Amino acid sequence: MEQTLVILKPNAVQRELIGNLISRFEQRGLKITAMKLCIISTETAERHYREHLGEAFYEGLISFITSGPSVIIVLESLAAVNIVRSMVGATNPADAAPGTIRGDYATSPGHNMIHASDSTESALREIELFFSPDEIMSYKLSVRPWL
Ligand code: IDP
Ligand code: MG
Repeated sequence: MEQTLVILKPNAVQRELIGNLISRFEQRGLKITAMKLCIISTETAERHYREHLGEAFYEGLISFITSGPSVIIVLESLAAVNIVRSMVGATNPADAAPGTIRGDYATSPGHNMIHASDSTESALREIELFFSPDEIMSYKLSVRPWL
């Protein structure tokens, strides 16, 4: 099984879409193995988005992602990284297909609602950044054999 990290960004929390977005992942068959509501610190945000240091949007990205509570989630399934990325949609909501989260709820790249790891390597790094090993639950869902 593969794990991936999702962040419901501060505007998703403010727009009261937490339950709606989590439902999409549950309905698809992704298992929640860790979850918390927190205000991401500037230090953690800078580590999380280190690849974007120097980009024109970097300062705005850090100030937005630290501006209020976010929901941080670890999701697990076969091919979780690719499945969740495809559910999230293109970075620029203008390019995101209807039916994807960004295609259904967002219009601007700066407020595109949600983060999802872009590779298994990123997922491992990002999960470690936000969760300690004891915060990640290992458990069985009885519906698993039906998926
Ligand atoms: P991703 O979230 O789809 O993986 P990345 O290229 O990794 O996209 O960019 C990280 C985040 O930086 C995006 O989710 C978005 O919030 C922000 N971002 C990326 N490109 C732009 C831009 O051109 N303008 C404003 N914000 C951007
Ligand atoms: Mg990215």
